[in-house]
Formats: sequence, structure tokens, C-alpha cells
Amino acid sequence: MPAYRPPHIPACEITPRAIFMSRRQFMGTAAASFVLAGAGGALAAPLTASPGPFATDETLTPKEAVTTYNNFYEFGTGKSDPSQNSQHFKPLPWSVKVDGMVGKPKEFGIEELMKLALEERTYRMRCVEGWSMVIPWIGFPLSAILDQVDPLGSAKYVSFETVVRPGEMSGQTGLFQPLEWPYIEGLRLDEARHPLTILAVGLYGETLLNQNGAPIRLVVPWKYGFKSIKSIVKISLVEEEPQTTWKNSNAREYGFYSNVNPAVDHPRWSQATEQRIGEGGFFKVANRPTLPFNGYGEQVAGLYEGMDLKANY
Ligand SMILES: Nc1nc2c(c(=O)[nH]1)N[C@H]1C(S)=C(S)[C@@H](COP(=O)(O)O)O[C@H]1N2
Ligand SMILES: [Mo]
Repeated sequence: MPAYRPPHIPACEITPRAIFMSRRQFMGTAAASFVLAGAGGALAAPLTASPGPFATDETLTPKEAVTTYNNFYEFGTGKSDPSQNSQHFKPLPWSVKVDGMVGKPKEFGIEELMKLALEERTYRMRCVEGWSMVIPWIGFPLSAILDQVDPLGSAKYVSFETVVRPGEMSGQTGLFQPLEWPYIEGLRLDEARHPLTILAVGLYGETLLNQNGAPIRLVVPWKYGFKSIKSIVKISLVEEEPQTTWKNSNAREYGFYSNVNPAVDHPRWSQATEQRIGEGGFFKVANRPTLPFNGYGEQVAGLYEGMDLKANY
């Protein structure tokens, strides 16, 4: 089993050839805004995993885009801010506390979590902003750790919390604070236990870079990207529907469920179509139809039987 090795800052300024080449290749179609990001950034360590279920055979989004076009407001609100501003974030040492309505609360060290059976899960990711990617994550089902803490019968939801570190996260300092910290998210317990729901520790065969939520983040592929909370330090089993960052920030625009739904438009933009990042350049219009549950309806629609998905968005 691989021991966790954090991303590291290269000792010299020279970009390894393979990374340089893939960057060059990607730059051909990329907007100038996120070309700068890679220089001087951290490098991830190799990570092995066995092939997991639910893989899509759609074209993978280039690694360069996955690691430089990000949303991680703790490092700033621009798409290139996370890759440019996160070099000094320390993903080690790290642990994740699992508490609340459980028989056996436990604090998991990241090394212990990396010893779980890691799978590669290639999923579509759809951001509420109207863009999407296909990302080869590495991780394990969230249920693998929920099973270890014995959720009580009274536990109905799971809440998640991102680390707060103003000293390392530039978006958490200064006059303009775009969100309230910590970033918090939540799932219903059955959503959390669904086999599609994973905690990811890597992507593209390597440990997560800071900008993607190192050392561990949630991935819930049938929901808008903001549900997939990064750099998690706490997971709590609770009885009531947990608060969530984006709903707290604007309840009219963001709901708790946030299932990808082309029939429910965001107040400020349509959700009917999406732009697949890397496809035909960044400034192309969103030309792909968005699928209900981001194409995972066969797996998850049953979770919402009898629910009004227009009212509970
Ligand atoms: N803690 C935290 N988690 C977060 C965010 C954030 O700002 N802070 N942004 C979310 C949004 S809007 C998206 S689309 C995804 C982006 O993940 P990626 O940058 O790894 O593709 O992360 C989500 N997780
Ligand atoms: Mo997003």
C-alpha cells in the first residue's frame, strides 16, 4: 500500500520534461489566464490504485486544466488563484475527525486513510457555473469510513468541514472574504453511503495537488461541483439537515440537494447545457446538453423517489 507522500516543491525551477510537454500540448488550446499557474508550483507524488466501477469512457480533461482551472475560494476567487496561491499550504500532517451520532467516533490519520483499498474513479464533474470536466480520481468510497464509526439510528445526515488556515490560505485573509469559513457541506446519509460517493486522495495517478483539495476531498459526481468539498478535517453524523456554505451565502440561488438538473435553471444562468473544458478551446459556447443527475440517474434517481426535485434543488 502506498504511504501518503505530499506534493512537494521542486528543488529547482526547471519543469520536468513530461509535465512541460503536456503543458505545451494543452497550452495550444488554453486561455492565457491559467498558463502561468504551473510554474514553480508543487508536484504530486505517484499513487497506485485498482480500476473502480462507474468509469466513463468519455475523453479525459487534460491534467493541466484539472490542476490549473479550479474553484477553491480559500485561495482566491479566480480560476487560476488556487494553483497560484496554494504552494505554501501544508497537507501534512493531516487527520480527519469523524464524530457526532456514531457509536465509535474516530480521528483518522491521513496515512491510515491512504492504506484503504484505493480505486481509480473516472467521473464527470459539472460545476454550477456551466462548465464540466472528466477527471480520473483516486480514492475510496466514503462508506468505507462511515462503516468504521458505527452511525447510530438517529443519524440522518453527514456534514463536512474544510480546514481554516488564514496563514496558509490567502483567501481567508484581507478585507474581502468571499464566503464564511470554514467551508461546510452536507449530504443525506443515504447519499453519503451511495457507492458513487468517494473521498478522493489523488487524480491522474498522483496524490492531490493543493489546488484540488489536498490531502483529501469529497467527490459526489451527480451533484454540482460545490458539494465536493476540499481539504476536509471533520465529518459529523447529524440528525438535522446540515447548513452548507453556498446555501448560507445565497439561499435563493443554491439549495441543499444541488443535484445536477438541466430542468432547473440557476436564477442567473441556464443549466440546460455545459462547456466541457478542453473541448475546442475555452471561449467556445456551452454546447453539450447537461444530463439529469449529471448522467448518473440510473444509479441515483431512486434516492429521490417522491421528492419534488424542482422545489428541493
Ligand atoms: N473548501 C472548498 N471546497 C470546494 C470549493 C471551495 O471554494 N472551497 N469549490 C467547489 C467548487 S464550486 C467546485 S466546481 C469544485 C472544483 O473542484 P476542482 O477545482 O478540483 O475541479 O470544488 C468545490 N469544493
Ligand atoms: Mo463549482
